[in-house]
Amino acid sequence: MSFQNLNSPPLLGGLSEAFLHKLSQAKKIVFFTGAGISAESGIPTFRGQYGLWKKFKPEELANYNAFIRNPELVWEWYNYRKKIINQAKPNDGHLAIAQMQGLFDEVTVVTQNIDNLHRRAGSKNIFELHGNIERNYCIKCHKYYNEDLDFSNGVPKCSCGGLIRPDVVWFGEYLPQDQFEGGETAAIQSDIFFVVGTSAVVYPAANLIHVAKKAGSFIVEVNVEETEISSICDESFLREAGKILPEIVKHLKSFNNKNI
Ligand code: BV8
Ligand code: ZN
Repeated sequence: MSFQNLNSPPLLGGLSEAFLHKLSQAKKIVFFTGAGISAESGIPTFRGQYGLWKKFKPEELANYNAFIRNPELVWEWYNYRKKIINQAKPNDGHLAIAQMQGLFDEVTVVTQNIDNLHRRAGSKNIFELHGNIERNYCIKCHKYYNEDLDFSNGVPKCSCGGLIRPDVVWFGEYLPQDQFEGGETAAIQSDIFFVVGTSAVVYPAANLIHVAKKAGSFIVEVNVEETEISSICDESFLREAGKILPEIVKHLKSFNNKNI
């Protein structure tokens, strides 16, 4: 495995032979992403120095019982995150992944993020393992509410009287089966599985990295620090996603131009 450290020479000079070869042969690519890919859009990550979990306790905010106990507090937290997300734009990392769609037969995004930035960047084939903050539903009748919610009388309620919640996966909740299975199939079929901006500590999402590895995919990590899965990666880039991914696109385009 080769490490590209933060002060590595420009990517072009630093790509390992194995990765270059993989890139030239690959047909199906997966980008498994976490909060780190949205960090350069100004959205705080969860863990690490300035992470959300430093200020808030996940058990108080990102689980069903916390919501039933104190729906106002949980909605306050999600509205705080919505405000940041609404002001955020897809960054060069999201845009590079969207551009890769024209450079391989199949590009799939399997994201743990709920910020919708991959879709806004132009990615089409997306599996959202932990839901999407732009969607909401009633906990009683499961009716969806995707327009702006009315907080003038406190926590929004459904016409059936049930509480409305964000359509995100909380701790202890199952991931949406179609999304997880779609991500799993893409992981198994992938030639290259990029792991971008995730601490890879949340399961069963992080298990998809091991599923891809077991299926023989070439695992490439893009992160500003080493993580729990760095040891199983075939290539690691210790650099910001917004810097590295556009350089890989540039490399691919120059490679394709030479080989037309
Ligand atoms: C479940 C809510 C029952 C939405 C979140 C084994 C199997 C199954 C479950 C478990 C298991 N072991 C433990 C569990 C329980 C639990 C879990 O995983 N706990 C962990 C913390 C120990 N899992 C669950 O509860 C899941 N459900 O288990 O249901 C079940 C049981 C058996 C089988 C099936 C089901 C539900 C998990 C989902 C929880 N919801 N959030 C929201 O509000 O967002 S989790 C939260 O963490 C977010 O969703 C986030 O997506 C996720 C992962 O975090 P990351 O994205 O990795 O973010 P993080 O800050 O950690 O890391 C950022 C990284 O980016 C860092 O490495 C940093 O260095 C890097 N970075 C920073 N800047 C950049 C960068 N990289 C590149 N470029 C940069 N510029
Ligand atoms: Zn209802």
